[in-house]
Amino acid sequence: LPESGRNISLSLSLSLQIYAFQDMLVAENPNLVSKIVIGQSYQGRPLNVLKFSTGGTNKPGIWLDTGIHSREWVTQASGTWFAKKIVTDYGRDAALTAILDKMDIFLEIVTNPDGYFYTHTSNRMWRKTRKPNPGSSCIGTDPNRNWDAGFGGPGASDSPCSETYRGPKAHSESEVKSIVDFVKSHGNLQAFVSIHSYSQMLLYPYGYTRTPCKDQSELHNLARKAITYLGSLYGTSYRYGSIINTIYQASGGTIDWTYNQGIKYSYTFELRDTGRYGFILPANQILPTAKETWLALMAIMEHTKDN
Ligand code: ING
Ligand code: ZN
Repeated sequence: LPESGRNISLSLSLSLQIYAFQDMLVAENPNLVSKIVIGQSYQGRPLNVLKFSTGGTNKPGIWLDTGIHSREWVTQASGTWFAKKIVTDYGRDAALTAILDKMDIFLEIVTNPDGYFYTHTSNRMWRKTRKPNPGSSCIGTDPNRNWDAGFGGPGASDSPCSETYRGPKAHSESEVKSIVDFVKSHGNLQAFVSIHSYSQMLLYPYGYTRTPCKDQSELHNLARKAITYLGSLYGTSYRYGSIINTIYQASGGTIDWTYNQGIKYSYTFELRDTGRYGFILPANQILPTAKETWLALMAIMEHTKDN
């Protein structure tokens, strides 16, 4: 193969390894990890969720997702690391053990698989889903503008060619609707953390309105605590606050919907960096990014357990 073809085969097989990795984690830890397929993508790929559970029924749940925007590669990589970290720390780290004794953790690593494959084969900078739009030659919907929370308002586009196209209607994308159905059928998620990159921010609702959410002060204080832990490892500095006040107005976003569903601890991370490399973060920053982010996630999960 010519060099570019070799690079594509190599990176495609590396992305397929996330699927193999998930099955291996289940096989090696059958008493802790199981795989739930919550639906399939537009192109028919499975939407896998890893469930980390020490047993019991109707335990409260914590949701984590990475890669809903396909080009944000450090997020899928970090999600993979979180999965391994959970099985390594359970029974060894007291704080994580206490969390898992009381709650289940659900982790969707490749939340936009069609986009993720497209970033390996055709366009490294692809963000959206890959569903065609009738009447337009432009493909895809922004899965972080497609939720039924201020859907169609400012901070999203009605043009299929836009990077922030909201889609024809709320929950039109199966990658989104599958999570909506899961959240509703679970009925007892208490934290929902949706992980993006880049900008180094920890954000809470709302994005579609300036009206502060009713838990603003608690969410603000917990965000400060979480980013303090995050920064303690390598000094990485994060900004934090509501979406609309900290990054920009955005309607139809994931965590505005989950918060309105009653999931109080709804957060979005924007991981490294602040723009020097952006989406093309060098590989030697993957592990530091995952490790520092884990400290913030632990703060959020512990607080959720205790409240
Ligand atoms: N940033 C997010 C985006 O979708 C965001 C910011 C977060 C908006 C949460 C709305 C809700 O624009 C990236 N990098 O995708
Ligand atoms: Zn994103």
